[in-house]
Amino acid sequence: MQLAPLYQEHIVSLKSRYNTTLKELEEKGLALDGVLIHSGSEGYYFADDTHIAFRPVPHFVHWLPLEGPDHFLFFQPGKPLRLFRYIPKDFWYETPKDSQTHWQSEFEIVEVNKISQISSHFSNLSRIAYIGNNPKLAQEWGVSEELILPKMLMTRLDFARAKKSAYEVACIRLANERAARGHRAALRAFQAGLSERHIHRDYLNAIDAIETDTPYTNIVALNEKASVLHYQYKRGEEATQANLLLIDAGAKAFGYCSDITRTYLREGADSLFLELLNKMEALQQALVAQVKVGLSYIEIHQATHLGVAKILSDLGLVKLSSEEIFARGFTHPFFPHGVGHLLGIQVHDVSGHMADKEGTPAPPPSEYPFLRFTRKIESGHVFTIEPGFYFIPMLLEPYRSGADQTLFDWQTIDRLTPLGGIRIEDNIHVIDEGAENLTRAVL
Ligand SMILES: [Mn+2]
Repeated sequence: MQLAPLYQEHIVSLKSRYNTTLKELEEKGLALDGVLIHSGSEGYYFADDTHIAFRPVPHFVHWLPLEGPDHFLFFQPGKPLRLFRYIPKDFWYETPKDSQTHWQSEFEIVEVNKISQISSHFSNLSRIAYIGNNPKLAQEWGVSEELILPKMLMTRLDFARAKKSAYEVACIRLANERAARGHRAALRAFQAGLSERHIHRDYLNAIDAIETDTPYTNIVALNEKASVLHYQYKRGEEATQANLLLIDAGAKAFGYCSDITRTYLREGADSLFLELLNKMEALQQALVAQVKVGLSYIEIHQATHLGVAKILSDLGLVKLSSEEIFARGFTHPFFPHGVGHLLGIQVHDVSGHMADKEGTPAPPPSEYPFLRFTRKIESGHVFTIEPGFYFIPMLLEPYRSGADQTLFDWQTIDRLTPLGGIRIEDNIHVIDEGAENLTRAVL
């Protein structure tokens, strides 16, 4: 696929978005001459001279995928985009090479080797907004305090980021292709009976990444650890030959993320758990099929609870009808998280809880406090669909006593608990006709 033409369109629409936004702000009494977008300053560990792995400011990545700290992009209506590219004269670190990719031709590039040189290119920064992670630096340069991350600008930019351009979707597609290679390697390592650490390393090798290249910490959970929703460790030789692998791992492409989860059960392991896994697989596919423009994402989440209720009833884990299980909230200990979130430059992309461009909060319903996306589904949205079903001892504990305890088949629940749980997650691109599954296209 040719990224360059898509990127050119992306830049045209981004410029027009910034132009419209600045006009709107002017009408509201906030007149800006331009916006200075910082790729970010590097952070250091406390009392230490080693850096925290650098991640560029997402608003910068939205314009271009140039890596590294202290680049500045200057947007001014009607003027060419100016990029102050920071190339320090430094013999301690590698200075970045000029990689020829799809983005360079869109910018007037000014190379600087000291950050302080950048401000000298501006005679007056008092009507320029600053977007970045170093407000102190912006203030030193003379940016007015109310123009540092001004809320009216930020909410508009963030709200609009939910809808992806064709270029952004192409990047997320590439990130899915890359992660799919890792997932296939992870499955092979699991089938070979290897440890969490080994599976993790095989994943990284397959996507040609090191730890800091991945969009989030890989979750590589064997057996009971699959019930720890964000299990962050990787066990070595003490845990091998497992019956179940839950792997939640993504990849990046030009700053855009994929976020994919698969759950595998060893052949010959518990047949009831296999039935549960097959039912969750069917539920996940049914949820993806429900995605359509105009539906609230909350309805997809609700449908997940209905689906989990049906599975609990069908398998006899809770001895009630699925309607009663749903109505009485017995699905919550088995499915305690949200069914998904927006995806883009950030793995949990911005503005999932925004009702409008003004930033009016759209918090999740009180019964679903962890739902990260509450907006109406629109064409161009990219989000995940990731139902789960877990045996989490901490969450089941309260149901083991009291009036409702006899409604649960504890013997079976306790038998399945050592297998942890299930999560199946795909990345979905909303189109006018419904959903395009970016993950299933490659995995
Ligand atoms: Mn996710």
